[in-house]
Amino acid sequence: MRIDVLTLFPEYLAPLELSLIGKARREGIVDLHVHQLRDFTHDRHRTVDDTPLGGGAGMVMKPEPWAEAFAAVQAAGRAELGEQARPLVVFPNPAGAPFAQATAQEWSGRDWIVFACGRYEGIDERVYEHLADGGVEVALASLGDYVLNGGEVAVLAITEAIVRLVPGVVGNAESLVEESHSEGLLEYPLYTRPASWTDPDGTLREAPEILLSGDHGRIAAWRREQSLARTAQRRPDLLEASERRGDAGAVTKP
Ligand code: 6GU
Repeated sequence: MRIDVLTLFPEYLAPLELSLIGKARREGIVDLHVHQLRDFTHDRHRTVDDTPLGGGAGMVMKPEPWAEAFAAVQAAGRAELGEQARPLVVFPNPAGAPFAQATAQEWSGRDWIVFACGRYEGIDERVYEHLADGGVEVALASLGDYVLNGGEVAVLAITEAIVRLVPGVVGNAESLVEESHSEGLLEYPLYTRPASWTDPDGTLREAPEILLSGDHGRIAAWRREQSLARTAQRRPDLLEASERRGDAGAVTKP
């Protein structure tokens, strides 16, 4: 999978060298390229923004550096992946569609994603029109209902969520099956040894006995109940959504 990131702050993406994603890069599973948007300007000040037409607060990102950057990145990607290759261009944006595990699942099967990190108030609308008219697939993705200073932190989160689902990145693929959100539910509680533990306040805390029973069928049923109860408590919206779809959480209804 090839990933390109266009940003004014390439250093923000440094954590992608670390841990699981760093390893996937070294192993050649993920080919990540971070580009400085200012490299696609031509004036002395490397200007990427200007005041909003029509007035208003803040600054708007100019269209020309973006168009030039997309052209260069698409040329580089096609030189590597083949002339038929077409990227998905993702703009992290609080006004985008909520990025969720299903999105991560879908995007983990892509062979090329370009992330375009906006800053300031936003990007000139004609950049989106230009891409769409050129037949480029464009997505706006939001991490949640709050505002960050720019798309970089969202790219870190989205990239991690996607890359860990690419086959071969997470060593034990089974660990991806029962985690939170993989089935539209939150994960059940986890315990390890010692089964009987006295905490620093002197309270004896025992792991649920059923987990020591060796009865895998009853353990699976208990975990499912716990998942459902937890989801009902913390995220009733997830159960309502799965009931509407008629899957995971729907088993709560007789
Ligand atoms: Cl993807 N970008 C920005 N700038 N703010 C956000 C966001 C994205 N998701 C939530 N807030």
